[in-house]
Amino acid sequence: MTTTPHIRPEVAAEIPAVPLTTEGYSVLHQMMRVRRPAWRALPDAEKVAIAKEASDALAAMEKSSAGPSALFSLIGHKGDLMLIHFRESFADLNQAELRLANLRLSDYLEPTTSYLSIIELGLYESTVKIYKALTERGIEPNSEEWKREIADTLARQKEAMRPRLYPEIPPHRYACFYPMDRRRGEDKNWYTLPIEERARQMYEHGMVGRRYAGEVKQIITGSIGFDDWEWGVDLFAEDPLVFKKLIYEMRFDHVSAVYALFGQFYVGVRVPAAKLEDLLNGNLPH
Ligand code: 76R
Repeated sequence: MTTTPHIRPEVAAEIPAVPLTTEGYSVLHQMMRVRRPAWRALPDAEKVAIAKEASDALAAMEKSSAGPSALFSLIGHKGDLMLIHFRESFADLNQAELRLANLRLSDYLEPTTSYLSIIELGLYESTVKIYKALTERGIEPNSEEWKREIADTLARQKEAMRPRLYPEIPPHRYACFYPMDRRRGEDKNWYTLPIEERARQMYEHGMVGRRYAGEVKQIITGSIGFDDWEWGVDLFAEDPLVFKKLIYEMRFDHVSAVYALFGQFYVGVRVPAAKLEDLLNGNLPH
């Protein structure tokens, strides 16, 4: 008879594989190129008026109560500007995008790429705990009671994590953004690992990250179903060298060494919206 309180194998196999996540701001990254020949051809007074209209609109967005936006000057050929928008909903992100598209400045900008995602806190540790506790109480996965317990856990986590789910855009001078996937290869497949093993690897990942706590601010956004990669990673720091050190060290984490696949990296310098005109005219504000 299997009346032990331990998880019976046939029940354990039924524990859902997906970790619980809790979500916050909707996030849009917009990368743009300035159409320099067209911009340069404008009379000075037009440039001033167009830049002022855009910088006023962006300044309002920087401190919008619907969620903040921030402007960065991108380094390299992948674009000139990067805008990061945090909003309450996808509709609000779309509104921000439309607002910008309606500025006269947008005649002088071309999108090079964009990325749509949502701030996500993965809850591997509490997921394994709650799944096990519920299973031990004999609650069927996905039954009404199971769903109610999970909803309660998520509501509590969401409340406790509110500041991390709805953060400011960190004010640091440099930002580094890149999308990434977890490998789904024939041989190495993150999604077929048991949840306990994924939880263990994510815990190790978090421990490495924590050592950089004072130097870098990281924001993880989830984009499964929204964009071409699975996650977007934003890092913010005063010294860009920290990006290299942190990401290099993480490459040796089991979870990165075996399962991480990366998209393009974008590195930018923060520019206050009020200084947009300087930037358009070739002067990076200090
Ligand atoms: O959010 C937390 O602080 C809890 C622990 C944590 C989670 C759940 C955490 C900590 N991360 C989590 C999730 Mn992370 N992270 C990356 C990258 O370059 C690479 O190899 C990977 C890119 C960096 C640099 C980074 C930094 N993290 C995730 C996820 C979701 C995966 C999932 O759920 O399956 C991804 C894709 C990802 C990737 N991470 C930290 C950091 C840092 C610096 C920390 C510590 C933060 C702190 O404690 O202050």
